[in-house]
Amino acid sequence: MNKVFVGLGANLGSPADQLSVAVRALARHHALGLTEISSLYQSVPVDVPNEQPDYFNAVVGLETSLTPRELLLLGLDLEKKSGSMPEKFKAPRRLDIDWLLYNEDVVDESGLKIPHPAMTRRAFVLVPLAEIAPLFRHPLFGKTIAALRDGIAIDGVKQISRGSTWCHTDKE
Ligand code: PH2
Ligand code: MG
Ligand code: MG
Repeated sequence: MNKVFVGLGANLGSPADQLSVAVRALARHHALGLTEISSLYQSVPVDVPNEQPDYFNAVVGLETSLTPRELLLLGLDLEKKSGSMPEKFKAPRRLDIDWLLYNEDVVDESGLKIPHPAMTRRAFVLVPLAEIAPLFRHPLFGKTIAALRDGIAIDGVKQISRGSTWCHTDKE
């Protein structure tokens, strides 16, 4: 069984609802076991070229027999089902699914890089990830997620719903 962490984001439509629907779809999937759900966070968009609504973000932990490429396709399918367009790069979106970590493996294929290359400088990823997996080690940096989070500014990431209650699964 493989241990995976996935980042979810949305800043169009009803972001919390779309994230919640995505988590429930992951929870129902026969080849995925949902193991952790972070709180829900809100933050100003970073690395975007124009003004956009705030992002809502969360991270969930999974156990799965699926390969990284199968997960990529599953994520793209969920993005599409949410009504997310095959968006322009860095455009606002109804659902963004980013595969962050897959065991301590390093995957470097076209369209699929794990660990996610930007995760170590993104507070909206490291804050929720550190909440559910503080001691998980980043395979390229050799540091724990908690240590990576402690090395960046995180004050812009606001916790807006504590624990997993926001996504209405039976997982606490
Ligand atoms: N996602 C992006 C670009 N910028 N900013 C925040 N705060 N949250 C995101 O999920 C996010 C972003 C592209 O995927
Ligand atoms: Mg993203
Ligand atoms: Mg993405």
